Amino acid sequence: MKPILTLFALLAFPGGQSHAAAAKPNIVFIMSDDVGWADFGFNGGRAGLTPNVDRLAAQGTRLTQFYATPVCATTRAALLTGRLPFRQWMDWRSEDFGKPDYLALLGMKLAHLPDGAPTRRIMGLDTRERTLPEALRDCGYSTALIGKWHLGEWLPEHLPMGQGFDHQYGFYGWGIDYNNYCIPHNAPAIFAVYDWHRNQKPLLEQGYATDLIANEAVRLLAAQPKDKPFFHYIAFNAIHGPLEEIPRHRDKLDKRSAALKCLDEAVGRILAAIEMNGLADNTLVIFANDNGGLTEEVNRPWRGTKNTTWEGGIRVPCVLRWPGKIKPGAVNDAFISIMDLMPTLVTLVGGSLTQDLPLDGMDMSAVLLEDKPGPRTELFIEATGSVRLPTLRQGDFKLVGKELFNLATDPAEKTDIAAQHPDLIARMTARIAELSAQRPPLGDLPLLMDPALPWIYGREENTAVPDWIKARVQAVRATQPQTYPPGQTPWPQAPKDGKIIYTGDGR
Ligand SMILES: [Ca+2]
Repeated sequence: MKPILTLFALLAFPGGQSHAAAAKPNIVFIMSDDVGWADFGFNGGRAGLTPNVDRLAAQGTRLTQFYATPVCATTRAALLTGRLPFRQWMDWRSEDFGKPDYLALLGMKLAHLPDGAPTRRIMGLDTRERTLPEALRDCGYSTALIGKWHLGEWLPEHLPMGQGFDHQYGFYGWGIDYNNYCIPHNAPAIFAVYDWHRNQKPLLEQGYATDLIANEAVRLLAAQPKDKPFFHYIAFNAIHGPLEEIPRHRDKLDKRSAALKCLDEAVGRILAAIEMNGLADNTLVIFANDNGGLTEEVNRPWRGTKNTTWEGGIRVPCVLRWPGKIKPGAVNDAFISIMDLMPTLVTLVGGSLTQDLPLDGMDMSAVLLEDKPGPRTELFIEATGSVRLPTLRQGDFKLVGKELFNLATDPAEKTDIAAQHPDLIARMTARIAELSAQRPPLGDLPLLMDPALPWIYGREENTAVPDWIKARVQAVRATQPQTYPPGQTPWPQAPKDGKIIYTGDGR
């Protein structure tokens, strides 16, 4: 029988290429922003807020020791490169190079344009990195980013279509408002910049960002050619601040809960579209959150928040659904980093892991498909030279700054046991130093954001700005505080001693 089938396959799909492509799974990766561990129903969250994500979790496997990174940009760098963010200084966010209190930690001063306007040094994901979409494109995939990017907002080579995505929709920066799609905080400038684009052209729309991101995802799923596998990376800004009122939930829910409810509704629509287009059986759906929530309360039982390396900052929910391949209704407690997804996904689609810049991520396909024990024994969570505490996990032990915890007996990191383990502290401290020494020189980051306060992100897009953008941006800027008292900034100060307190809706 076998030779006949092979012959049939060759006849039906000349060259065999379409056949191979058809067998490859589609990948839909959905990411939420700043949601707490305990916000989801499957982790004990408020009933009725996340029924769609909960259903996805019930249909797939839930990871309970899945580590992202403390903030948005670093998680995205780790996901898309499979490498430790500090290797390319991606543990520093692009906007941090415009914040005097962050720059002071590097011994750097705020940059200025020749006209004296304070501006920031340009930072983005190094184009020498082999990105996940680039690797999947080499395997015949079409690639789309829908939603948030946060790996460079200015130079064309730093934008999504310069880093492996065939299609782009959404925004480049860190936190848009949900109805005007402006980034309110543009360190060092304090005024809003427009940040909404399709295929890197300015886009005028009306609607709530979470709904618009779902609309685009649903539209792309329907338009996808049947003979080409796809990777759709759908990165919601929800529930990152600034939070806004949502009319359809205003009577029943506070702003944050309403944002979460809308996120869940959007996920439900995307899952329905996968089903409706007959894609469910051959699509690996992954849902993950990007970093911890802003308060310890929403991250319970973990300690810490976003922008810290305690479990509450980095240990995030992740669910994977792939019918017939990944166990439904299961929980897997393997030790996995978000960096591992790149080599895992590339392996699953038959791609190569050979590349110039060595991977830190590990292939977890046998962990997910065959329930094998995970290969990971160590995770370098934070290097020296970042704004957060140097942090390393080895086995069950986790060193956070100078404090040591045993996650097996104390997952909430309540009891510092450093004094009882001087040898282990010495070894782990030496390991942090050894790895941190691999940080390359920063260089002088000679390029400056020019103009200091553009109308729209994307240098090319800002060269001929349509009047409608100017009108929208001016209207938003008029509602913003026009000055700040000395010592205060529109953005939170850098964490100190591993701690940060977010006020308001936090950013
Ligand atoms: Ca985030």
